[in-house]
Amino acid sequence: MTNLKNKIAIILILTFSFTLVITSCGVRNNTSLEEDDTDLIVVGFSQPGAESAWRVALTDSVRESFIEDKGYKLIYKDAQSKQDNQIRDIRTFIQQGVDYIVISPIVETGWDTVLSEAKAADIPVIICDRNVVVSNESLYKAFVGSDFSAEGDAAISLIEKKFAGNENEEPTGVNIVHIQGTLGSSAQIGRSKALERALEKHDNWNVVYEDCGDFTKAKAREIMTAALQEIGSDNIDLVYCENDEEAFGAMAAMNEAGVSYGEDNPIKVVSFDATNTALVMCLNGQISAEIECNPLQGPYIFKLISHLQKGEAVPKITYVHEKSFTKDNLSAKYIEERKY
Ligand code: GYE
Repeated sequence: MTNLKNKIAIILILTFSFTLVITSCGVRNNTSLEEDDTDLIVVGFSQPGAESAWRVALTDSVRESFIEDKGYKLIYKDAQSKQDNQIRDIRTFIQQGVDYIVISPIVETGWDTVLSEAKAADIPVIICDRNVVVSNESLYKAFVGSDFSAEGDAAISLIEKKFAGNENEEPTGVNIVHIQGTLGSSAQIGRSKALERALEKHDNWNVVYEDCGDFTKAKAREIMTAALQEIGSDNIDLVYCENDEEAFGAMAAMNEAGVSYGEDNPIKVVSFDATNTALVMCLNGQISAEIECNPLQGPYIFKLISHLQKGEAVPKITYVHEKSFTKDNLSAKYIEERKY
């Protein structure tokens, strides 16, 4: 009898534990949102990767803007520099039923399907940093980010001034090493196109070496090493780097090869982002011009989402505020006070 009672007790305990396991697995599979989060507005943020200090500053800015004290929960995903991963992350947000999706798209194209899925699920999408090219603009609510073409033009006008020579001299030719950002990203497209326009305008500007540095220091270093070997430092006047990590890589390669560069030397370096580390180098004269790309986009996105929450209309495009720097408009104090 005692034996039978024991058996029944064991069966009951096992059945109860099994039910508990099944139930909790079910909950975990349906959504990763905790029950306590139900009062919070949930924002899924999809970043392409963490390839640069600039991108880390963007992540921090978005994280600092969407905090629980303000009624938000942010779910952050890093796609490890692959569009497929980014699409998968966005699908996860859709399955989780987040309230908003914020995407910094690695490249401009290839988003129609997943954005249609978000639209069908009635989840508003904000594109930030880089833009998308889609068949139907209604697939996203708004874009916040940089005008990369304007950034490129700002770089070109500083380069034109630098190489203009004095009034009595014929302007000299400019041999350019062009280190491109991730191909197909709007940051690369806008910055590269500005250089292409300048090449059309100036017969004596030539790209003598060009390759994609993927916005990373490591790849840019390899590219610059190869450029120095193939072209020779005497045949290079300008290194046009499409972000600061690439400028750091190019300078590392020149340091390694014992090649001098900077304001007092024949090879000039121009870069985009204007992170604090790069601005210090600009103030020192190692980098000749820095075009700012503003990563502090969290407050802009926050403002848009606050309007959408109230059912208000939002502008389709918001460009963030940006400047250009040479050592003439920089000071140590200014750099110290900056946030990135
Ligand atoms: O210039 C670079 C980053 O998309 C504007 O991506 C951004 C670029 C930025 O990794 O540093």
